[in-house]
Amino acid sequence: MKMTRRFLGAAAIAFVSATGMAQAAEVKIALVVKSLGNGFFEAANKGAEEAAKEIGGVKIIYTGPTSTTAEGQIEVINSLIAQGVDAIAISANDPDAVVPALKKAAQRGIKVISWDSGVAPAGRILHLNPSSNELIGKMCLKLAADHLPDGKGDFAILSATTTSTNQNIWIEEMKKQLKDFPGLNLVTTVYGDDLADKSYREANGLLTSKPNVKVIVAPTTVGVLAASQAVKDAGKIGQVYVTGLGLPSEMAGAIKSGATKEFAIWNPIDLGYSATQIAYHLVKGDATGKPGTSVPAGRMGSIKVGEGGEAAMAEPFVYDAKNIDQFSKIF
Ligand code: RAM
Repeated sequence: MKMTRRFLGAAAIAFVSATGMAQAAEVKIALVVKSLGNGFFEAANKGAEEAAKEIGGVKIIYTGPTSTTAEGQIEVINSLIAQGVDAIAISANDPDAVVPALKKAAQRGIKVISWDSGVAPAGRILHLNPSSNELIGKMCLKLAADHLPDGKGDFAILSATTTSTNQNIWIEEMKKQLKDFPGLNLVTTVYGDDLADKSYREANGLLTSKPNVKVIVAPTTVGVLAASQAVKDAGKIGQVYVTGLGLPSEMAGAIKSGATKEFAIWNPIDLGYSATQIAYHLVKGDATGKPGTSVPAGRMGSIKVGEGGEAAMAEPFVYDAKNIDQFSKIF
């Protein structure tokens, strides 16, 4: 009798706590980044945390491989499936290689979106671009031209990995729009894999092997920082310029040293915030993410999903000596 009562008591407690847990069940959203240790993604994570706090009952799992590989991301995705997350929002190292793992996640009921660097449509519900790809390509060319006398001269691109979806699209856009910048001559494209040391070495290689290159355009925050350091260390400030997409907090030194006159980026905090909002509403089922619909995104308003399930956030903004101090405090 005593035993039974104790047993019933324990069962009742277990029941109460299980119900309590069910009521307070958190929505687990995994923010999968290209690699850990990249300031751009850390800023995006700040935005994700902001959205989670605002919504309430949302847990952000910020994760990614240590190096920018698809293999590393596949391992991460498989472990998130095992953990039973509710959503995966990924910035992909390869548009196709991660698709089978993401399909498996979707089959288990996990809502999958890509942001920043896209996944092929078969692997995700929608993709959130930071801005229009065409505009980003044009911006990169304009920045290169601005660093050259009369917009004329040779330039090289220092990219991230060879399989990175976003950089490859932007490079394609740059090549397409070169006709609008007749003074610009693209000499070569090299890849620093979004690793600081490899990007630095590749930039250095350009300085010695391509002496006519007057501007290095790096459409990656890791690459643009490393290249500006390489130019400074080689004593080539004023002879070779570096520009592209950078974080104000990381590029303040380059603006001050004169290695860079101006560069651009969108707000990574807003991007992480928007991706989290979208993932949350897909989990809740109050948005489908289908082309032609909109997804609510808190303070970012409502994000329209267009053709191919692609959405875009905002326009890139240009940073220079006049505004760098103000923005370097933010991201
Ligand atoms: C790096 C990453 C990221 C890209 C930015 C501009 O941090 O490659 O994907 O959007 O640069």
